[in-house]
Amino acid sequence: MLQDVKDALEAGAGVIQYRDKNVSSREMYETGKAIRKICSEYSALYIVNDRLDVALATEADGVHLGQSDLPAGVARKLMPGGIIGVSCATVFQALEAVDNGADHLGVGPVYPTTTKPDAGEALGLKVLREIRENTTLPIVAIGGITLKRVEEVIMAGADTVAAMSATIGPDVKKKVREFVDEVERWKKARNEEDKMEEIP
Ligand code: TZP
Ligand code: MG
Repeated sequence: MLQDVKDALEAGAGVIQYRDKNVSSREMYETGKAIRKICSEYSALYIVNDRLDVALATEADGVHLGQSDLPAGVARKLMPGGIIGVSCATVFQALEAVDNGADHLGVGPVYPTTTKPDAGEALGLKVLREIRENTTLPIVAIGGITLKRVEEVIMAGADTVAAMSATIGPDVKKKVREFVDEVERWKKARNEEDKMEEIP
């Protein structure tokens, strides 16, 4: 697993989120410390999923919170300089996360996913667009993201993507590199489109 982290960073991933719902706090702490060290070596961000205690204990750059985790406002008090991400599936949740001081939003699952069995129904691009239209915070699209889907999620307003099944397995480095390039490509295309719209 640590080799996958190194490979992803080597390929240009800028953020690693440590997510494991099936291990003890002690194991999360040990693994988290190791990921912290590797991310620092690559000047990449290290974020812990769900667990503010593990994020603080392993000196993470931030924490990612779901709708049933601690509220973002509480995390903000305990981790004042931390990067706080919040998972949202509706405009209401997104606006609430903004009010509570979130730094960015995880929006998903955009597509069906088997990685998170309790992720709920796929939102589709419509909800992603609605959330984009109602907030200015950076959006990370998640859930069933494949290389081919990068174009439509970026054009719908996501700033970047999080991909698990499409990157984990053989050839992590190659797959992450393809994602990094594809996200860059479509962000550039979107920026060009926005510039054209500004011309009177
Ligand atoms: N939150 C919403 S969907 C999801 C999480 C953690 C799983 C994403 O995994 P995959 O394999 O990229 O669909
Ligand atoms: Mg969570």
